[in-house]
Amino acid sequence: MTDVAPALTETIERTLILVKPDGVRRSLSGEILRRVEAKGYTLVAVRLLDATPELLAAHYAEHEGKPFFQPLVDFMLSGKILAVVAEGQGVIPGFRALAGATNPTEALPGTIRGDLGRDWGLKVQQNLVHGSDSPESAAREIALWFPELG
Ligand code: IDP
Ligand code: MG
Repeated sequence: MTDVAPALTETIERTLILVKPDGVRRSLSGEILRRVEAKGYTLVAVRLLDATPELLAAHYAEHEGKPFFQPLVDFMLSGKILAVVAEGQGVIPGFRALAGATNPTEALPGTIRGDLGRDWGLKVQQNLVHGSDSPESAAREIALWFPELG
């Protein structure tokens, strides 16, 4: 059986996307989901929710101790978040490319952060979206935001 081609579905991956509170507040959730769908990715799960300090501490554990950590948590607690699981071949790097650079001033036109975001002079960059950065992060983050998918 070793020469049997792998099933097509084996290459499909999932990523966690968050429309951050600035995106929801500015009524850009639809525009952001439109770009994900227009690219060809499939929406697997969508939830509008209020995060908790505990959820955000787990989600952003890698940033604990950095100067923007508490401003980031406070920002993510400042309003509703639209959490999304999207699926497709290459969706993890693919959505990061759609999102653009972390700093919205440097994010290229054509990207979500480049087209729709800007620097507001705050302690944390309000850059509209989060996207998982690796298969390991995606699995960890999907389990945090959508425990029922785990
Ligand atoms: P990413 O969202 O592009 O993956 P990360 O380095 O994981 O960027 O940082 C998480 C979030 O923290 C960013 O999206 C942004 O909101 C904020 N952030 C990251 N670096 C800085 C910084 O140097 N100054 C202000 N805010 C930052
Ligand atoms: Mg990140």
